[in-house]
Amino acid sequence: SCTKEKEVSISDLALIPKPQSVEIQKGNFELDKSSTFYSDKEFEIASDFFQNFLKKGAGIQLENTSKNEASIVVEKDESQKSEGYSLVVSEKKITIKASDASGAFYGIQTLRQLLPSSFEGSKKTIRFPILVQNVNIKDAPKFKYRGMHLDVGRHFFPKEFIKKYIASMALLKMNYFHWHLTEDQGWRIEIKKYPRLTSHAANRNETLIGHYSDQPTKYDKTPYGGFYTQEDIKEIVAFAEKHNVIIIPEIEMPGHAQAAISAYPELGCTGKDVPVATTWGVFENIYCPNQKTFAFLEDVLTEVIDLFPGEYIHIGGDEAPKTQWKKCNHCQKLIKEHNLKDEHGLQSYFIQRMEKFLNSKGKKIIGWDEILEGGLAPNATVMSWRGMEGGIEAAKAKHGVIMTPTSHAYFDYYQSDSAEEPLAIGGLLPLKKVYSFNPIPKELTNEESAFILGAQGNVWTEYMKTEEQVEYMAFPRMLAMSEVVWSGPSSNIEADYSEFLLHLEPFLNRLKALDINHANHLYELEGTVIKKGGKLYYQLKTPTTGKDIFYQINNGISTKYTEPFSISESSSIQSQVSLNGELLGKLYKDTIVFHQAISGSIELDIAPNKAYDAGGKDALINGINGSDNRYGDNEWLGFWGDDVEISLDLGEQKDIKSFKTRFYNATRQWIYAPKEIEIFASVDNVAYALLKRIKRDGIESEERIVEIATEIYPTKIRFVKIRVQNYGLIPEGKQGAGNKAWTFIDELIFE
Ligand code: TNX
Repeated sequence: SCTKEKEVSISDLALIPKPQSVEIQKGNFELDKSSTFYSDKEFEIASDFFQNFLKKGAGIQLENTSKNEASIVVEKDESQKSEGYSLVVSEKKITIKASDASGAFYGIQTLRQLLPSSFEGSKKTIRFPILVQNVNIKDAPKFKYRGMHLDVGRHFFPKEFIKKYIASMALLKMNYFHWHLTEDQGWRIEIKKYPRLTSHAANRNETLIGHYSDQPTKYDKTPYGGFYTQEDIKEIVAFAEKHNVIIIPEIEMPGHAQAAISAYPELGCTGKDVPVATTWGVFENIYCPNQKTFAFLEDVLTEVIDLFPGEYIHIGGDEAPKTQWKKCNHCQKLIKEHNLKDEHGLQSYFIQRMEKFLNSKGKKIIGWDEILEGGLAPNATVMSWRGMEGGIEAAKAKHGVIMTPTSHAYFDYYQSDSAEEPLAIGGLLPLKKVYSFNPIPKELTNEESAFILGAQGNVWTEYMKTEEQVEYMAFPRMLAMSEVVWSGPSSNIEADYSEFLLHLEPFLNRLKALDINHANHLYELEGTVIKKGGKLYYQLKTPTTGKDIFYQINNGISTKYTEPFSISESSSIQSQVSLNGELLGKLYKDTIVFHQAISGSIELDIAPNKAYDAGGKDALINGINGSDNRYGDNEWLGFWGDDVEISLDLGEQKDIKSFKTRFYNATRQWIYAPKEIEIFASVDNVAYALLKRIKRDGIESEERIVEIATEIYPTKIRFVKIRVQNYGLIPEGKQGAGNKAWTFIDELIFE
């Protein structure tokens, strides 16, 4: 041909997670049915995987031969890093070198990703030879703990799905599967000594419909259940071993235990019958620290230890309300007897006792960060979920830490602002935010950082009824997490994320071939109002490069987007991404409410909580309303426990006739509209007059959105202060009683 041969770049290889170093060389290796294979004996797992992969996906039965003769070689090389490998593809030979079985397995996974995605799944008609790009790859993981979690308590997923999930982890070089097996809503593991755990605790009478904070509450009136037999578990453990994945079973204590207590009421403090839970949230029925409970848990763990060969057992420890312990004579006696400070001390006593038992059986415990409260068990590893703080404290105390903060690792949160997303628990965790995660907090010294073993994505399944939905939530965020933990956190997010997306686009074909469902927000649009020189502009962005964006204002003509365009009145804007005339993604609709504060400037006396500040302070005067049912979007700002004073400068004196704003109200999620707000105004930013004090009645209301609207007597003003009082502590009898309430505020509309 007369065109120059296109240079192959690393993006064309679409390797995820990205290897530490890739050199692309000219030429190819030709893989065909006559290719031959050699592997050192100790790399049997890697070699079995590869041979099965080629047989199933391409009908290639590799002939085994000697190291010298073989065209594909997997061999031992002591100089390779732990879990690392080198992979050299050249004209005549492919060589993988590793010092351990893990490294050999990961070398094979990279080679697999260099092969066409049509090799995934079952056999197709393949045209040989297959050209494998010549490369020289050197690779090793940044973190030794690279995890994914799955909650099978809220919803049960069959054995075959668990295997599929584990297999997808292996593709991404992730090595720990945290299997959350027990919950208030269902006990999922067969324990021979306690048959009621599976005959009773594995089943609930019905399940909540809709969101946990929807009122009134509705149920589906359909019994739900499921569990894994010990035979199932053995099969899954064997499968995981073949995929270089270690399973960490979680048996929750002392909280999230209502299903077990339902089967054996003597495990609770009240002895009363309780149902297997049918709704989500946190329950007060927790294990009572009595002899029966300890005997029960030791028996359960003994069977668990026999099933799972890994060194870790997760004992939970999170979200255990102490209400019943406070009222329980036995618990109070224990606190005195053992000189414990309070009920947190008692939880610590509980966990330490279980740790001792597990350590004596050669196992280590992992617990959620609540196990820090009241004193950490001596050898425990901490899983930091309520932020990074628990992890920081544990690392400083020289304990192993796994980072899974809600902010970056909760794959049950929404992944997009779009109103079309399927119902999820809340929050907002887009792909880019996962990608930007750094498991090593800056608060730690180098020495302390060594205690951060790695990170994990968590998949809680309250709102995931089906396998498709689990995959939709897990993919592609799991891919971003795999780069964080394997390749290492990015120090140049914009550039690295763009490159990641270049790999992700073609990688989606591999997921498709594997029949893995996934979300795709690559062609989504983000509209932002920006202010320049007192004028307003609307900017559109889409994550991938090389696409066209077309937009329409108020149903006008469709225009190709080139740069932010000005807006001067309330407008509805529609936009869509396309490539070569073909539409991609979904139509994006945005509404700008043009009001008098929009061109002004805003200050807050206190920053919103980091988890809910996505839009920044300007989100309150950008003309865009927050969602009616999702406070985690880019428009609502959330404050935890704080009163807030908002200062506005309208830019010039303006005639203001009314003020309107909205507060989110979802008491089951600790969010309360304020009891009082005050509005002050001034012309000179010195003398302020109180314009309105708005007290809210019916503060126990359950309406989702509380709108506050008031007339302002015709008055010329320029500066405004709005004081928003936090609700205060959450009252007894409500979810989260005794904790600080959240305030969520939306657009401040002055007309
Ligand atoms: C908190 S994370 C929980 C889970 C819920 C999850 C929902 C943790 C240790 N406890 O029980 O499913 O939030 O995001």
